[in-house]
Amino acid sequence: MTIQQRYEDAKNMYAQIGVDTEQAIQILKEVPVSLHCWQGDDVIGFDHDGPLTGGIQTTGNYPGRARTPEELMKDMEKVISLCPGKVKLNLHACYAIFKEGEKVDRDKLEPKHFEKWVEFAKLHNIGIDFNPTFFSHDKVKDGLTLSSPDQETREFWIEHGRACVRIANYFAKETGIPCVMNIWTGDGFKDIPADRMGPRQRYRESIEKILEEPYDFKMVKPCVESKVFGIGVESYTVGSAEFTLSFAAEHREKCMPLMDNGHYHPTEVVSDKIPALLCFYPEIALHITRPVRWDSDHVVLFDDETREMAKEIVRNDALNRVHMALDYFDAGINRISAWTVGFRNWQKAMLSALCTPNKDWKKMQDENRLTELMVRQEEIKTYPFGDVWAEYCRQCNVPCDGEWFAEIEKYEKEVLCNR
Ligand code: RNT
Ligand code: ZN
Repeated sequence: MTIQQRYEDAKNMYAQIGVDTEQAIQILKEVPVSLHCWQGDDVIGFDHDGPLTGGIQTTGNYPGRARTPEELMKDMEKVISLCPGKVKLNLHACYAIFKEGEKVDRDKLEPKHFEKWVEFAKLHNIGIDFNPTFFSHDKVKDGLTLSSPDQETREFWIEHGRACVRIANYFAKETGIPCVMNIWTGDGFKDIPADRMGPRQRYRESIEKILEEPYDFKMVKPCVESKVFGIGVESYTVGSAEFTLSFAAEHREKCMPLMDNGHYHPTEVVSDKIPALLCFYPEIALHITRPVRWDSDHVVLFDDETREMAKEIVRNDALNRVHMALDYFDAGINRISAWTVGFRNWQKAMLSALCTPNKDWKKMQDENRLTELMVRQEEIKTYPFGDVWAEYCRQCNVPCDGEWFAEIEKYEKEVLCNR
């Protein structure tokens, strides 16, 4: 049987429970998901030689890390060719591309340092999201940036943030697609601080100063990402959940909250937080990752929580209110494969959520038909979702499961192993 024949059967089966798989496929094709450039080079970038800092870590030494902009772009092109759906490019400021002898520090970055990325985005007809880089830099003073008690340090990082708003403006203008600009710092303390409020007050003022740089919130969308702890920053994080949610609530006309599902205590789930935030914020942003016991940034799987997050976005009709970005980095396996598996899995999770009779199930809940709800929720797990997924890949002109790994192996042999 061909993919299309199998799909016809699956489509009929889903139709019997009120699911229009064709509509699901068409909707998903238009939902942008940000592909993080930093999976390709272990979060190093092109503007420094030092180590990765800020409480995050990549482990592993698989061959083939991208060392130049050309290599990184080539790798991302490979990934894009293997992934269905609509991609956005997610860049960090440390991926600035300098001409010979032109290097400037992060507070002096300009749109021209990202021209090559804009060319890349235009070539692929995709939007760009952006992140100031508040880590891996010698101006991180005693583990602090925007919340540092040292004014000069704060000012440097505020200037960096403002330069990034200008660059985000440039991305939005050039591509015509809104640019989500995420503010995350690893600011915090390894051990018990004597002052928890001071750093937060300074952090608040610093972010406010960054957001004074002019932008149109329809096109440039700053967000603040919270975190619970990092490596070497175990006792206290300045940008905690309460801090960022309150900040975003207070500045809701120009800023939104970003939840990274690796940034909470292990029994907390972001799937439950999404609908809570959607009650209050017109738009929110997500970093989709997989925490294994801690913020380990493992490759996203098609697992229960990933699926639950997608369900919350889909069934609350929020595909256009939630800005989705992948955020993980695994250097222990083929990086192109890591990227592809994670991107495809988030697509799968969304497609599966779209192939769910959400309205009927809500009705069951409201009518307290919870016995039936459990039965239906369990039954759908063995529906022929794989056939719908294969059809989606076919319509997007990308390989189905079972077909793309050979391409990764070929690319590894021909390209990655020669680096
Ligand atoms: C770190 C945050 C942050 C980074 C990226 C590289 O814990 O999740 O989003 O992963 O900015
Ligand atoms: Zn993140």
